[in-house]
Amino acid sequence: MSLSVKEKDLVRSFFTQVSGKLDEIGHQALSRMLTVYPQTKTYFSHWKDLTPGSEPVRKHGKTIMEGVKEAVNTIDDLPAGLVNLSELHAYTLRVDPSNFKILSHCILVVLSMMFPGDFTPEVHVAMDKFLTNVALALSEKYR
Ligand code: HNI
Repeated sequence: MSLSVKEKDLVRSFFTQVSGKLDEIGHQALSRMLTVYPQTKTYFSHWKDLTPGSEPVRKHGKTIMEGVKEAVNTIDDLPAGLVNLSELHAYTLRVDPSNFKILSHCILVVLSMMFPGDFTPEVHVAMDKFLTNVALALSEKYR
């Protein structure tokens, strides 16, 4: 699913607008994933506390959003930009790739809730396509 030049611009400008709140976005999205899709908790069983808002959830939420920021920076070639992260998730972490769609969905929901004014239908489409492509790029190394 490719993004038009205009959609890429929308992703970049929306992301710049929300960039001051990446920690909060990440922690809320991760907290939602673990609550709404409890099967995802298996990957984080080594953490002391998996409850929403806990220290490891906050810390990892931030890490994830740094990955998404990296993806925005390589929006023109996501498979290349995310090759290391894809290898890590496929070979080392062994995360089932269906979970990437789940987290992408949670990020989208959180963005819409935290930024209702900026989350126009146009931004919604652009971010949905972008996050779908991030999930696809992360799944690349599983083949
Ligand atoms: Ni993910 C580690 C980014 C989806 C399970 N993940 C990372 C790191 C980044 C990252 C960045 C840290 C890498 C490093 O240490 O070098 N993960 C992303 C992104 C997405 C994503 C951008 C999707 C948008 N990861 C997921 C999903 C799961 C997942 C859906 C499981 C359900 N990730 C992990 C686990 C780790 C991880 C597990 C290691 C955590 C730890 O405790 O160190």
